[in-house]
Amino acid sequence: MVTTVGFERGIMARPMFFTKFLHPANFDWSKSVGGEIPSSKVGRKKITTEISHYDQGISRIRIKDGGAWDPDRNLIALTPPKKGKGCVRVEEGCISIQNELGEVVLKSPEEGFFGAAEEAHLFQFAVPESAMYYGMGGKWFKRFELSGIRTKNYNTDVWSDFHFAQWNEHEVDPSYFASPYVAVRTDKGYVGLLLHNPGVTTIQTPGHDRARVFVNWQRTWPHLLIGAENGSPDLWVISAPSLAELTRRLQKLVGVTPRPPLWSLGFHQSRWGYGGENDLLKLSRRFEKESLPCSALWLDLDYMDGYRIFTVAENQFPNGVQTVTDRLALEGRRMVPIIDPGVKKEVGYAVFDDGMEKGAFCKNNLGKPYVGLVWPGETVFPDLISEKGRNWFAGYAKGFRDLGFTAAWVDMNDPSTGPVDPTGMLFQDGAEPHDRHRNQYALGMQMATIEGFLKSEPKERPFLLSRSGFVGSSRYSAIWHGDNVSNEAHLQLSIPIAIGMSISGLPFNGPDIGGFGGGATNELMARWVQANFLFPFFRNHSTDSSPMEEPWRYSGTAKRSIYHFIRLRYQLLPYLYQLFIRQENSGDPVVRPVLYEFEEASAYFTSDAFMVGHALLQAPILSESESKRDVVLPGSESWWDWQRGKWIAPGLRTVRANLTHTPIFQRANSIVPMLLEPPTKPDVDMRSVAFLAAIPDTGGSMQADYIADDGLSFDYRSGQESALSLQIDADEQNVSIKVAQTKNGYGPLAAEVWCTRPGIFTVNGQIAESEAIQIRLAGGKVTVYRVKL
Ligand code: MIG
Repeated sequence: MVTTVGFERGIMARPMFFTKFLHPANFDWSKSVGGEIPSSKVGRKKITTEISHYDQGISRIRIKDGGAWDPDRNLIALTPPKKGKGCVRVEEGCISIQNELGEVVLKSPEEGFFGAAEEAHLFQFAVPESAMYYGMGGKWFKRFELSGIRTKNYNTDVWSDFHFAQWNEHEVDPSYFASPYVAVRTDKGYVGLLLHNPGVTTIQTPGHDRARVFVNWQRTWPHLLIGAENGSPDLWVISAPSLAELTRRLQKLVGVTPRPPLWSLGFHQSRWGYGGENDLLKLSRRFEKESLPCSALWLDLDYMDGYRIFTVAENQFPNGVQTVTDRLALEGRRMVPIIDPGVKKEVGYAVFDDGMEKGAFCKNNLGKPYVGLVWPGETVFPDLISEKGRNWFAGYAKGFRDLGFTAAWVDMNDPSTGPVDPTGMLFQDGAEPHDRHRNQYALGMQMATIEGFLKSEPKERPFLLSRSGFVGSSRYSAIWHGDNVSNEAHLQLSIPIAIGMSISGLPFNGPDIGGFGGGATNELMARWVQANFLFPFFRNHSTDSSPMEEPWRYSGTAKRSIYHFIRLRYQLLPYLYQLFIRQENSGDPVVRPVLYEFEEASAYFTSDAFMVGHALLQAPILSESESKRDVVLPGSESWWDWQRGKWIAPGLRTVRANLTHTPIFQRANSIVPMLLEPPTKPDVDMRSVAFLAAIPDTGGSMQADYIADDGLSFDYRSGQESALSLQIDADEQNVSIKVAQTKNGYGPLAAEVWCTRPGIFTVNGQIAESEAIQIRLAGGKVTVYRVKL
């Protein structure tokens, strides 16, 4: 007997192959493009190309007709600048992308610029042999430059969907965070291509595909491809003269990260196993005793009542949540609980019952709630794609904030469904297939959580950490790199992921310091802290089965080093905070590829060094057993060595750093604001600040603007911030300092300048005293010359 069940809705699960890609030969290609509204043919079908132009070299290409295109399914709209000249032109039947001078940077090849195959589409551009490729979000490709890549965007719980033998130290793709964006470098300038489609997207860059072992397929397609297995063909094109300018434009287009609460830039201590009041208060006392600043203590799954989200196990919080929040606040600390999207399928559990009643859950093909297998066993999923589902979730997030949880960590939102095929999870009351929305499921969760938090506490800047994400997550959340491992391969991977995300529209990111799985040795943990201590997000986290990894679990030199660099991060919070403010205003990320600041060949492939802001270059030791490495100090000017307090000429250098040291270099004529002392407690006041000025012996000029506010509320938006502007001009002998407090909304600022060399100092024209003092930056003590302002 044959029975047919379900399927009448016609939404079939498509098999998902991570390592199989769209191939141009299976597509019909548009040939000549022309006309007012450019039209062409794909196969026998006519297509219409709608091109809109904006300022700042931005154009948008949308394809209408000619295929089975979906409507725009994005949860959020991008925010382009006003209408303008754009960068895309239709010329002689081709689509070309031009730079500011009107030169062609990229052009569609003769074979056509747009290909269609049923629901799938591909955009294609001819690229010069010398082109280079960057971005693509938080890819696990272990390198900054990305030629010869075939990649797919399909947010994935790496540990669940790949074997340990692979993620332990090899490349894995896809991973957690999707940004269907590629930045192309050519001799005529940069082009950024962003396919704004939350479905299954692909990018294929010309070159040698190292993932293929068979000779014939080792070369990828000779043209650059960006497309999707389904969804709407909606390609944003940005043309810019530099990687920096390109990234700023992209960041503004997808949305900047709003000024975060200052505490979220501190050190975070997490561990799968911290359960509640007891654990956290004990940790808090320990940090106090160790004189080690720590701004947040994290709660993993165990604080819940049997993995039921939005519940709290009574034995973990015998005195309620608010009591613990208040106790921790006395020490300047926050508590951050995990929230998974999955809701335990259990009649009698209020969140489940309520969601059922409100129709808040994703459906399967039968019109019943889709069920996956996650921590609580059988689990249903809120439909965070639908407004109804998001509102429902936001209500619980608000309740959670009301209860006393002042921040949240949203995990498993790839979404992870355990061994159950996720493609059966449908959205919008079962009307929309899984793959169309998968990449923005986490974005929906971020939007709903932030909405709930702001409803509960409209005066405070909310903080959220999320595992997965998509274009626009930058507006809502920090993203960590997901589950990594305590080994050198993952320590090294932290840099290309961080700078890759930074130039793909997600500046607020960082890995689990020390590695999530496995145990970090003394040496590994010390090197890891050094390598990432200035990353935008700085959290030590480990899995339940690994050895304990709090800073005091380490010993000897390693422990001293770990403590020093955590404190040094706090001392540098004024700098990091300025970088975040700058990011919100201009779109510049916090950590940047060296290429971002130095357009030179030595930086094209640099995956093991990076810039923190404009002023600092870090080239950390990325091995447990080494104490030296090579680094190219870029540019034409010397760099001031934070280990030794000496100038080093640019070029290829071998630098040394024993376990207590790490190679950091300050750019000539740059100013880094910092606290006067390395803090031992997390609460810092940024109204007292020292400006470390790298003044070359031959003289130079430098400028800095500095902003301080309460670090927590939105009051800065109504003028409650203080600002100071600093100008230093030096010759071989004289150092003239001009300083003015330009805003006073958060009270007076007390400042000093720490100069890297002596001189005859004047402050606003008056002769000023200077005093040699010793400070510790990235190594031993160094001497700087203090001038009080
Ligand atoms: O299946 O909540 O990436 O940080 O500790 C594991 C337990 C679920 C995955 C997260 C990790 C977290 C862990 N979670």
